Amino acid sequence: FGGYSCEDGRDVMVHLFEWKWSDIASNCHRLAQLGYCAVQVSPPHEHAVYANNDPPYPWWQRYQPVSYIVTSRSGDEAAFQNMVSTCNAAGVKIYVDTVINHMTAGGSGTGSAGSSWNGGDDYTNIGQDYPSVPFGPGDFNGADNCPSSSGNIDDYQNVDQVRNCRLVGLRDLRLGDDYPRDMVRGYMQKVIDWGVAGFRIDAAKHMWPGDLGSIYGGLSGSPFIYQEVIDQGGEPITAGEYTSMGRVTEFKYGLSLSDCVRAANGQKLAYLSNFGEDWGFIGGLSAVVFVDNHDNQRGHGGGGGVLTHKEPRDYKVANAFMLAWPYGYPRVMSSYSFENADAGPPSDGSGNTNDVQCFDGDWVCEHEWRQIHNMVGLHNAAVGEPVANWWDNGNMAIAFSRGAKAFVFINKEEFSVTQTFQTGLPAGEYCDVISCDGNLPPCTGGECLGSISVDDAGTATVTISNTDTDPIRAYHV
Ligand code: ARE
Ligand code: CA
Repeated sequence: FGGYSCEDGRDVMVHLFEWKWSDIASNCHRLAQLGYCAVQVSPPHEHAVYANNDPPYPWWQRYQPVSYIVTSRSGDEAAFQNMVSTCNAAGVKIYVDTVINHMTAGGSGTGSAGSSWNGGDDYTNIGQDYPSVPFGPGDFNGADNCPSSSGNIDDYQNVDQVRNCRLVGLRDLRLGDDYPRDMVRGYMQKVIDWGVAGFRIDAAKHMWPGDLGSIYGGLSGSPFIYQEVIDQGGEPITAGEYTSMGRVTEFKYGLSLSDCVRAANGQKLAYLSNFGEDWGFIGGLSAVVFVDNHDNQRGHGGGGGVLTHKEPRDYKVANAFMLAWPYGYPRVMSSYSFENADAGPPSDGSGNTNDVQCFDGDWVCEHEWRQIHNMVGLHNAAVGEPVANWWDNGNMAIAFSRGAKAFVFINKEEFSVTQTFQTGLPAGEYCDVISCDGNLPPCTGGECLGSISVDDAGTATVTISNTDTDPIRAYHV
């Protein structure tokens, strides 16, 4: 479940957070051209709708399932199926964000597909009712196996609480039993049969590894599975408990990388020379890596401290390093702008999500930034090549090659740095893909700074000024 296959040497996924299925479908050809292997889509199941929340229709309503009918804020079942088949035809895979640990919060209402729901009692498991699955009170964990007095997770040091009690009040499914397992497995199998290639397993920390193993083991079609386990140390549940069943999101990665780029918390770029397992991360072949995600870019999910699109210069540096460095399966974030951390995507007053218009001020589309998508191209060109020719100045300037395929130089000093490097590259002329659109002459499409001529010995002299728009140069065959 932890292996993935991509078409045409593409090796990076993008999270198109809160995009509608119709917009993803019409972008898949473009995503393929930019080098993306796969799209992580927002949860497609029926979800709670909070019209009276302040702000109305928060993004997180989609993490509260009402049923496994595939009608959500992003579109209905026909639109979802059309997206999957259109993207598959373009060679771009679809990964579904899969919320199977729980259903809604307390209260009651009508879901995005029109189904009624009732979260039942706050302290017992009386009254839960999700008729469109159907789930009833007996399908939820309760006082017999959740050892907290509130019924919620009050102590992350208590493994039984974390897995059997309610995550922020969300009604927790009894996945030790066959029937709830069969229902969630049926949902997963349904979308596999429609052509979905993989799953992000939401809140995997809150489910027993054995229960997940049983759910995955009953699936046919060899999906790629990556599991959300926030392991930043200090808790009894670790990412390593899940790596035998699929990949795991490595949350230490983005925070540590952001610290290095900012020279924060005693970190510096020079320390990145062994970034990966030596830093206490899970094995690279088990990891999904990212600078920020939809939670921690807005202070949810152990958030705070990671770089986001709100600090574009440093964010581009962090993404450039992630995409140039051979550890983990990288995920690029694509966001909408927000002030309120609960605000849903750009939409009309009834919560109907707007069509995506990249760069219109609402849809940030980091995956379309030249400095990011051209590094996706570099990543793909360098797959399988080891890091070589590491250079640093002991502080905030670094450079390295990827075998004989790619070379990257970053200078976050407060002064200009000029250096003659062994680039590892074959002799020839190269354009900088951070400031240009092509990698080989003629260098066109952007500002085109710092094109280089690599001599027969593989060396070239490169300068990055501290006043450059982007303090990165990147070259590849
Ligand atoms: C919303 C409201 C809550 C309210 C609840 C029920 O915000 O105030 O109590 O509804 O009414 C998302 C949002 C939540 C939201 C939820 C449901 O982030 O705010 O709750 O949707 O609508 C833990 C989990 C981790 C989880 C994070 C958020 O371990 O799995 O919390 N991340 C995933 C998704 C989220 C999503 C959910 C799970 C739920 O990525 O987007 O929640 O489906 C330490 C621990 C971490 C812990 C973290 C935060 O770092 O180590 O394990 O993460 O603290 O508590
Ligand atoms: Ca649970």
